[in-house]
Amino acid sequence: MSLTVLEPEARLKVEPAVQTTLKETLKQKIEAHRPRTTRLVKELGKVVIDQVTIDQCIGGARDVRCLVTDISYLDPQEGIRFRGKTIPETFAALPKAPGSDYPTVESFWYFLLTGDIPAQDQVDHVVAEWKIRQVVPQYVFDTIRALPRDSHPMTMLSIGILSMQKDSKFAAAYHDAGKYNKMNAWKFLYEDAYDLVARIPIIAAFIYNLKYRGDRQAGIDPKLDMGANFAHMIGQTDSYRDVARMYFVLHSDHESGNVSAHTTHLVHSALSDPYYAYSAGLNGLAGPLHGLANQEVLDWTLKFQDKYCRDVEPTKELVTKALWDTLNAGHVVPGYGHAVLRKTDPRYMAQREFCLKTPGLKDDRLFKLVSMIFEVAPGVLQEHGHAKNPWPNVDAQSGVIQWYYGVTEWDIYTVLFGVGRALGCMANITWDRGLGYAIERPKSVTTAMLEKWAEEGGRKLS
Ligand code: NMX
Ligand code: MLT
Repeated sequence: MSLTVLEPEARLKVEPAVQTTLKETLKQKIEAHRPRTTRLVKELGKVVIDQVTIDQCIGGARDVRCLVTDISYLDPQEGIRFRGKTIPETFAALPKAPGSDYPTVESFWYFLLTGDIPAQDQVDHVVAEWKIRQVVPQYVFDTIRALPRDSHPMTMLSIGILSMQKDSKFAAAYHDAGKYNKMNAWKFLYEDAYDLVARIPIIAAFIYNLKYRGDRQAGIDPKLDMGANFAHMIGQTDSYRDVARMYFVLHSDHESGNVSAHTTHLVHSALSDPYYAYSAGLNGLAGPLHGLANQEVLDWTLKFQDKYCRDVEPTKELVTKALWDTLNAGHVVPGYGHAVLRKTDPRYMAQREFCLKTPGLKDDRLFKLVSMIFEVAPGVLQEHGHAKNPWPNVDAQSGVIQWYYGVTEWDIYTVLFGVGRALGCMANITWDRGLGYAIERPKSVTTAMLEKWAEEGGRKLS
């Protein structure tokens, strides 16, 4: 089945006009930024900004400052800022989708890439260009369809993204002698990155329909922005449009060190193209300690209901017991804790506020249970005494919204996360190439070396 929406003449009419705006702005931004990076490396490169302890070396490099991005920053107390703006500031500043309190994903893409709040005509250009780029080659659908139908949707998404590698504009330019150089490399990267963010929601909708809606596929509606079209393609009503817009923006970026963003950056640092890099990033997102936690939250909550509350209303005592049962069985409480955050995730709060202002949802049984867990779990985790952060993260609140709107097949939740995360990962590697970041290659040491340096009272830095 083909999901093509624009005829070739339409492509020709729109393409040259819209190509200039975002790409030209980005070109100016990258060129203006390069001298700052060059100076930092050449003149200030030996300034010490951190030191590494043995527990950081063994314990997942926690808190080691060794990555650079200007696209988002995560403060442990405050939470995420996208391009210097908090979540409420970001939502307030960006132009809104027609008839909505939420911005379009397209305007957020412009903002992530450039750091500028786009004017309405710039948003319109991105929305128009997005429609051209969102056309997914038929072979992607054929590839996914060839997989066992009981494959996890994240496997399908990762393979679907990887299948487009053969048409990578970055890889083609790299292998075309005379076309590619360090200064212009980002332009080819940008082409793939933009194609990828526009196509991934279409691929995600295809997977959802294939697996859970009896392969009833819907075509793209060219009148709709990305979030609204996603709602349309998965058979949702108009009320889901803001859910999609909010979800994709909130899940987009969480600075560079998280597994999906870091993997994408690492793989791309070998000059692997965006399809190779993001397919790898998605494979990291699929882990239960990372993106998969959002489906685990729903699983945990529904099992709790089934086990303890078939005939009775949930109580704080019952929730407390279920949390201890989980911890005593040696499992983590999904949706709680964080490697960096030390307070409630503002992405949790943004989604909670959405629930509280949505009639029906605010009185929903499952939402009330999630709210009760929010009241109880931090105290239980504090008493347990292991987690450094007892507060909820983004995943503790996202699934209940999907469930309420009828997206009850929770295997798809990490795919939704992956659609949003593509925005951050693709913006980041566009800038990685713009600033010519090096291949990533940290140094490893042996256990005996750690023991020797510890006995000597610490390693002497030469
Ligand atoms: N439930 C039970 N134990 C926990 C939890 C939790 N929610 N969070 C951390 N711990 C334990 C952790 O397993 C470790 O145990 P041990 O000392 O026995 O090895 C100890 O507390 C210290 O871990 P932290 O330093 O607090 O956390 P770390 O930075 O290693 O890991 C997470 C961060 C997010 C992986 C961890 O908090 C966790 O597993 N949370 C549950 C899964 C989850 O919600 N993941 C989603 C994260 C957000 N995302 O979307 O990616
Ligand atoms: C994320 O959004 O990537 C998660 O909160 C995990 C992280 O930041 O480490």
